[in-house]
Amino acid sequence: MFLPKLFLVFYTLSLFWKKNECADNRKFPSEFKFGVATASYQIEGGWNVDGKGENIWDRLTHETNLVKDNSTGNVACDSYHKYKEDLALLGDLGVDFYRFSLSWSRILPTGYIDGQINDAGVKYYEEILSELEKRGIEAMVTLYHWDLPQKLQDDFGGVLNDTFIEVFANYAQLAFELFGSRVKHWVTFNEPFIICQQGYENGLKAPAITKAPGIDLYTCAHVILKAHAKAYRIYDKSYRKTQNGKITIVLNTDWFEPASSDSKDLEASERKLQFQFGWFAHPIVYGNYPQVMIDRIEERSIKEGFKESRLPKFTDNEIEDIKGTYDFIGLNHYTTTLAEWSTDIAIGKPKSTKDISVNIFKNSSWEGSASNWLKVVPWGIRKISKWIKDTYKNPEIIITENGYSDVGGIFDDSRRVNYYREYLSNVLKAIYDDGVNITAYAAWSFLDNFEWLNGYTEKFGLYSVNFSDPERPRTPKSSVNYYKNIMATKCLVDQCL
Ligand code: PNW
Repeated sequence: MFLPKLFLVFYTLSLFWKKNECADNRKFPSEFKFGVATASYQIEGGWNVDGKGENIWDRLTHETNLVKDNSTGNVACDSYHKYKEDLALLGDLGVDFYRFSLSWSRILPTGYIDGQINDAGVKYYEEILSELEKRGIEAMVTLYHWDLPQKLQDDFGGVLNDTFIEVFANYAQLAFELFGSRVKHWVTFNEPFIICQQGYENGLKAPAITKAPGIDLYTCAHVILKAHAKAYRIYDKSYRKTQNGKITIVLNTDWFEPASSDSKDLEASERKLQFQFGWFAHPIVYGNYPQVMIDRIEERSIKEGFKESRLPKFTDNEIEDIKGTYDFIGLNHYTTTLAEWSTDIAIGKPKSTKDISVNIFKNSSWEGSASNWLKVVPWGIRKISKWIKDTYKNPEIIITENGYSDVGGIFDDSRRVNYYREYLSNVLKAIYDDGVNITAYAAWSFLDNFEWLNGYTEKFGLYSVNFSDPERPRTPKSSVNYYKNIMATKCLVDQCL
């Protein structure tokens, strides 16, 4: 009788232990904020209604076969029509803040301030802000999450042309003017690395222009950094005092773990981080590109026969202007990749990956997700946070995106629950054990949505959306309850210390 009982006790204990695997049982600081994130093109739909102009994602989805399931964001989650229901869900979820983006061409159909302002678009975002206010949910607003008005692409080549800087600044100023009194956090650009590297080199994002690899992406980044700085300065000078918000740019990166403890692999990991995160973080913190980028791209450019570096140079004034244009660092982080030293790739046709010359790959034992690039590596978020702290003068960090994808139709999403529990455990370790100043966290995403070139084949939502039903009904997955509980208790396990 005694033995089976003892076994039962141990068995129950082990189940409990397993359930909380390595979950950290400390509480998040009381002022720590939780939210969820979305982006306009991925959820709104209403692509041509009420005066909205065409953008580069409308064009790409309508006129190319690049999207895996041949789908579009024409309707997406239909959040343009269902925003009241969505805001009610956000209220029920209990988030502290909601990160969403403005569809530029919904507000300015041509993209230009001197085209007409579309009242219906303005009203849509005003109503979202009122609904948020009613529920005491703070707004974090991204000005540019990849849906450039098509006319700006057609007229002057979008983000490859310096004309973009002023056109963007005018749009940003209009947004501050219209909405700023109710916005706590502004984001100028979401993931310039992806905009430039995928939009202008590997073709995985609109406008998918791949004709000048190794060149266009650096021009794109140069223009975006200047446009970001200009919008930041406008906010700083004319709106900060009355509106009291913060403004930054959101940068994405994996953690690049050295493939071995060999010092060459450490160098490879650092170089890879500098070429991705440092490409944008170094200018906004220190004023210019990382030295390793300046040196390597110049050296290769000359060997390739260019008269000067393919990496554009900032003037002294531009450096002064860009330096310090962040009130916090916005970090989008999903996964980890291994980085291994390699001999420099031979000189030939330029390409940014050749400029870097680092081998990257995944560990086959890491758990996967519905996205081939997204492996579950919870400790990576702690390492990247600590690296940012050490590399950029201990800034305030907000994790503006972090999440896990499933293939859809899964309501008992225990692997997503596990992902959030383990990643957030490592956020706690970064805060308490490494002294990283992380103040808020947004789960990507609130709803299943249009996952860019992967269409509706990869689902990141806490809420599932039925895309074959014209009503687009939303259904909570199990992770909703788990996330609710975290927000209510600031604790990842059943009982915190
Ligand atoms: C983010 N990668 O982009 C975007 O901000 C979201 O719009 C998107 O839906 C989400 O992640 C999930 O993909 C990323 O290649 C794009 O590692 C690419 C990568 C990571 C994030």
